[in-house]
Amino acid sequence: MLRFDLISIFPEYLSPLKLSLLGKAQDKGLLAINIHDLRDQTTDVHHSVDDTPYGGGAGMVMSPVAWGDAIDQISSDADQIDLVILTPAGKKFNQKMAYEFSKSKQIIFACGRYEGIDARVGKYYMQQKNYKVHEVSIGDYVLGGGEVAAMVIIEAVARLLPGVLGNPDSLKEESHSIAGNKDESLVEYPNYTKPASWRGLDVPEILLSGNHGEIAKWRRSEAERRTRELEAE
Ligand code: 6GU
Repeated sequence: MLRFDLISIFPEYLSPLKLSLLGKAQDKGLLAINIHDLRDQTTDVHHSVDDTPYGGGAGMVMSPVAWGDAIDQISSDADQIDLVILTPAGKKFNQKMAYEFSKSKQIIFACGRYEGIDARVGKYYMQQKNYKVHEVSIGDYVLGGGEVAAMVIIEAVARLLPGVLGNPDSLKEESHSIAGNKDESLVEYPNYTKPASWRGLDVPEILLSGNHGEIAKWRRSEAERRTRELEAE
């Protein structure tokens, strides 16, 4: 079973992880999500989590002592622990990474705030044979901290785990899915449901035809058109 551990100074910020699909998956024992307060996991007397940057400059940097204590505390005895350090300077998250993460035993998310986490934390765990370190960003913009980014990644990974989705067929055709989309990066075709006419807008005739071959061709060409339009932006 995949175990997700998140470390944050705002653990309440992560409470949506109890809801909906992820809440049900935890109840069914398909995955585990543990949320930790960085401050509670520190073992030094001051429980301090940040300090001024060496070399000067604005803001505060998160202490390697606090992070090292916290990460050690929650590490399992798995052969490989994936340590995800959330930072806008990381590698951009994508569906391929979601698939890779879905094979993990334990993923620890270090949700940094302020100007970031002391750079030695990543370096130290890279040197430990039972850890694989990933510095990850979720896109080209700056957030106040890694909490929301960690939730994005967990949501993308959890739905790939066996039993989490009610209907596993929905993985097959969706945008960016590896299973249905192979190496091509097509976005999904547009979807319609009843009524056939709504506020003057009609469902494309072909979808009402019952001709599955023609419908498949139409969907493919719509997916290609949408993908081209996105690329042109
Ligand atoms: Cl992972 N963290 C922060 N602070 N900002 C981000 C991000 C992560 N990904 C995109 N922007």
